[in-house]
Amino acid sequence: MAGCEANFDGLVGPTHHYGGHSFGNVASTGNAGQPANPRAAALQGLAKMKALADLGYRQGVLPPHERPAVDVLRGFGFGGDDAGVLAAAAKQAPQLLAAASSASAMWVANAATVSPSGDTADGRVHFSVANLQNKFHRAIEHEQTGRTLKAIFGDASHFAHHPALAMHPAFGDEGAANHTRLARAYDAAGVELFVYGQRHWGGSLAPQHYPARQTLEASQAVARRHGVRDAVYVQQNPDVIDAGVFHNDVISVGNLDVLFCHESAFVGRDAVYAELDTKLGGLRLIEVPATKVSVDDAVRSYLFNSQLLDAGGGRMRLVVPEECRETPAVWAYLQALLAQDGPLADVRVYDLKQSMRNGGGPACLRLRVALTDAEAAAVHPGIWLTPALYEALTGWVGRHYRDRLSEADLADPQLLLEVRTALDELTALLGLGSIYPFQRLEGGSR
Ligand code: SUG
Repeated sequence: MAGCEANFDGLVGPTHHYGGHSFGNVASTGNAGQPANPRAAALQGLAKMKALADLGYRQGVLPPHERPAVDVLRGFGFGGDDAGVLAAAAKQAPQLLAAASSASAMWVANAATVSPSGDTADGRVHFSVANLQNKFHRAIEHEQTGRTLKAIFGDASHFAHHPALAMHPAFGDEGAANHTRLARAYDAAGVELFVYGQRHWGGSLAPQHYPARQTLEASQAVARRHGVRDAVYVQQNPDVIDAGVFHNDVISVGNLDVLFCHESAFVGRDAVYAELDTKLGGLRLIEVPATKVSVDDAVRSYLFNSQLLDAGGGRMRLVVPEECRETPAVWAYLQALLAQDGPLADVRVYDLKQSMRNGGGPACLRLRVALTDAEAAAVHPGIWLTPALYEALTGWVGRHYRDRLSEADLADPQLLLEVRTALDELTALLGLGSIYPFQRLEGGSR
């Protein structure tokens, strides 16, 4: 098989904290106010990246965003020098300061939707940055995300970039978390499954309690811009959104011709499976019944927020968080699945507790980009996780990250200085140039 799937993981930023920012994400609201350990969070993410790179997968790194976002706070009327902006925001609008300090850009499955070149009309890889308009702390990510992606995938003969859709509920877009690309090979023409939570215009089926973050209108716009030849749209079951499944990647994951999902994931599931089966010329489906794993256990364990990776010979490997081993029904199900002669050959377990407490599992932390060999060669090389880069990054985290952070620390001007010093060093380490606002401001008050 030619081509590959590269995983680009978001490096956890130094302001990682538990702000309770994401209504509908039960881990985020349930852990609000707990102290966080940004250093452990970043090292946990790097350990997973290293393990997958060691297994032979192409592994890249996406840098964190500049937080606290002082430029955002200035836009809300806080003035003076940077320390003054932070102090005034902490006093007058602490929730705004916390939101502007979220390290949520680590969950890069929400950074963009990516259509591989085999699927698109012009034969290029297309990226649409997600607007993430449903949550304020995430709606401020798209500009930096666009800059970063363009710095890494800069070759216009291979890569096309689209900005975030209009910031309106009609076009709520959460990126790859609601998008599954299925194909017989990474560089072959594939089928793109777009899962939406709600139809903004003319749809009556919707969750009652928690928000549907992705709309059909957004998914269609992304597919149109990318020139996707074969798109399938399906609505996410609104009941599971109300049970805490705030993105499709909390209830299903697919790779190549394999779809692993809960039986409650989709509205009208049989028709979707049949359509995918026809279009792919054979879908290998692993559908998990509620009698084996309840939706609550799926949300608790993040079983479906796993990475489904090609293990060769038509077999698959599943990368799951520790919480799967700690949830008896899920662990028993996985053992039974391994014992069968089905697509699953291997399960790997990683400790991602710091991210998991904010509702971010292995799949949230990575953006998948299927690439031909020529496209892979055109990616900015500095971001590939080599053993040397892993060593450099763990050392960098050790030097710059705190091991305890709470909301009360966010106004500390020393923290801002630490972040900027760290990011300056990081862009040099990755060879990315000046991608951050503070690096671009001439004479900026650092
Ligand atoms: O958008 N959590 C993220 C988690 C994103 C998970 N991504 C995928 N499933 N692909 C979110 O809800 C919590 C931040 C806080 O509360 O501090 C947060 O943003």
